[in-house]
Amino acid sequence: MLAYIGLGSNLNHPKKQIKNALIALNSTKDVKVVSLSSLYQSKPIDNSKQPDYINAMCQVDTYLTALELLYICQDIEIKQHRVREKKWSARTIDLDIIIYGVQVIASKQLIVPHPQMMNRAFVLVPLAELEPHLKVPVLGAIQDLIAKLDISKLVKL
Ligand code: A4P
Ligand code: MG
Repeated sequence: MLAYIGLGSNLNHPKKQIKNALIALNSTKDVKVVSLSSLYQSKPIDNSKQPDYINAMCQVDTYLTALELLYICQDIEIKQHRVREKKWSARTIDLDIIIYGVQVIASKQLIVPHPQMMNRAFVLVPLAELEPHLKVPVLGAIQDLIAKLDISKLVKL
């Protein structure tokens, strides 16, 4: 199954955190990182007093189920010493499953496509870099989603 995982970090050397998470993902059994977007820098979504975020998107080819993949992502977050404070607080690493094939999932633990993806330039722009003609399950063409957003403040590194 082809899946897309969004990576984000705004603490403790964000670029290194993203690199380490990618290495961990790729060394997981039955997960191969196939492609990686550029890195992008942006302000926190709530404009709170936190460092800027660095985000990227990767495509993985996997035999894992979506839920197994989520557990792998959470395990990597824990290993990279992410401390869960309040919602949207600064973090060393955040791994979100954005898309899992054409599957539409709405369970207690996992919602796919990611329920906030259509509101986030730092998700859509790197995703479109990897897959410019992507049709997102339920949500439609990625370029149409991007057209509805202000992407001017997203800085490609
Ligand atoms: N969960 C449900 N669906 C998913 C999914 N598709 N992928 C559940 C991953 N997790 C999913 O997530 C909370 C719960 O969501 C998990 O237990 C999982 O079962 P979390 O990572 O523990 O908590 P969180 O990250 O603090 O909450 P949330 O709502 O995921 O935060 P966001 O939405 O990820 O926002 N600004 C910029 N510029 N860039 C960013 O990357 N990120 C955030 C975090 C805030 N501001 C940002 C950025
Ligand atoms: Mg998250």
